Amino acid sequence: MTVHHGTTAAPTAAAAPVPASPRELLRDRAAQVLYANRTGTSTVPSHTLYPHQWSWDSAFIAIGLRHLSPLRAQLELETLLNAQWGDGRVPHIVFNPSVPLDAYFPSPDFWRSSTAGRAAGAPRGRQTSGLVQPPVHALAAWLVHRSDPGLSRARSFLPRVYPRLVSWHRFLLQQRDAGGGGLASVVHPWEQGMDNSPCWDAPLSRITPAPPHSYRRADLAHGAGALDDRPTDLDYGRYVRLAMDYRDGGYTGGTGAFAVEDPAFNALLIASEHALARIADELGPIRTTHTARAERLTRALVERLWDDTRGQFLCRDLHTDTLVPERGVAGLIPLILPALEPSVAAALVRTACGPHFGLGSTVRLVPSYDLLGPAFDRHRYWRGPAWFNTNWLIERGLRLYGERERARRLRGALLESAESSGFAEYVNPYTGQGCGAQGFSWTAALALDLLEGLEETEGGARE
Ligand code: 9WN
Repeated sequence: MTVHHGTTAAPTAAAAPVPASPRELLRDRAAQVLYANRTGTSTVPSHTLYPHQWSWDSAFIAIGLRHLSPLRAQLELETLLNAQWGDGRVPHIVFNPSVPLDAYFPSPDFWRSSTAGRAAGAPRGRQTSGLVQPPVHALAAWLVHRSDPGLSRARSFLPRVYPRLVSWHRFLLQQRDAGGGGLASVVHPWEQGMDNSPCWDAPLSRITPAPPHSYRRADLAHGAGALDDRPTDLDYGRYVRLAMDYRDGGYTGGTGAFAVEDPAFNALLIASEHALARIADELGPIRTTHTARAERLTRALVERLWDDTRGQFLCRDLHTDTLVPERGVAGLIPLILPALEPSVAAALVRTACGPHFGLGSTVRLVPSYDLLGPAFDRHRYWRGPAWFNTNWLIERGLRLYGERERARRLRGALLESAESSGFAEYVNPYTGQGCGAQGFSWTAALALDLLEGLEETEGGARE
């Protein structure tokens, strides 16, 4: 383990130990979370609630882990990509066979990936889910490479992951362009990663829930607040029905009952296309179309999902081909994209700092949903609490568009909340009080990344 700034070094006889700074202590505590959550060559989001490998979690984890061990960060991504399906999809969960089946629902016997997913090329030797999650992986791979280019080249990290990342994006762009406008759609709320967002309420209302006696939730067994925090049984029944129908269709096409174009999912795809362009340059340089594709996708994103009146991006429900009039934090995430019109970027910053999201005024961290929205709930899953990954993305976007002071303050609030909440899964956006799992991996990983960035900024070398 390569913790650069430890607190445990034995004092020498000659010199009294230098007390660790608060930053060093925070770094050590974040590192401990990541080491505790390690299982083999990958990291679980949380041993209690999520005891397997999750797709976008691993990408964020690798981004933090690269500061502790670039090798482990590479392995994190490689382990996930080893479970990639023949059709290019990167599954949203890779199951650990030694974890009991009832530790998480839906378990491998629900997904039956190696049989139900055979035609789509599911791996034979690994059990996975058949859904996907946001494609943060190419961005993560590029950042991991940059943290130790020598090691990366010695292990041929990029030449090995690049073709897999290209086929992952191809899957999304070819098999998931259900709207025909060039963007990727999701066929389940779990795919977008913000599972219980009010943005899904209208599209989900068309789905007949699976009967409650046909499955057993595992997520309510963790902690006193679970009933108030987690999705309701009605929503859960709908998640199960959608996943079951997708499975029974061989994990192809989607049922069409739920198909949504989401701004965060597509923004991450575009950011990852930009990263693929850099990776390809590093490997070649070879002629590729990644930059042109990223630009084309950015135009499609604005054309299909931008709402000028609200000053943010919205989701498009492909069933009705209309925008969903709910303000989710997903609609601010495109701020990470380099080629936005200045007026769009400025409007996003205004919206983030206005009454609906309260950045820099009423809240500590940007909430997952509109503070003034009818469905706002400061505790319930993705219906108001603040998550660290979305705030980390917004911090990047603020920096990209020159909002240095706002970015600095958001970094401070993120680090403070990560520490005071014990690296909670998510927090009350007003108070910073922790909710969900404790010792959550991406919270620790992204805190580490921000700490390193802080040092680079102070040394004048922030990317
Ligand atoms: C379903 C693992 C995952 C995150 C998601 C988050 C939650 C799972 C669940 O946990 O989703 O995938 O059981 O609620 O919503 O973003 O990747 O941390």
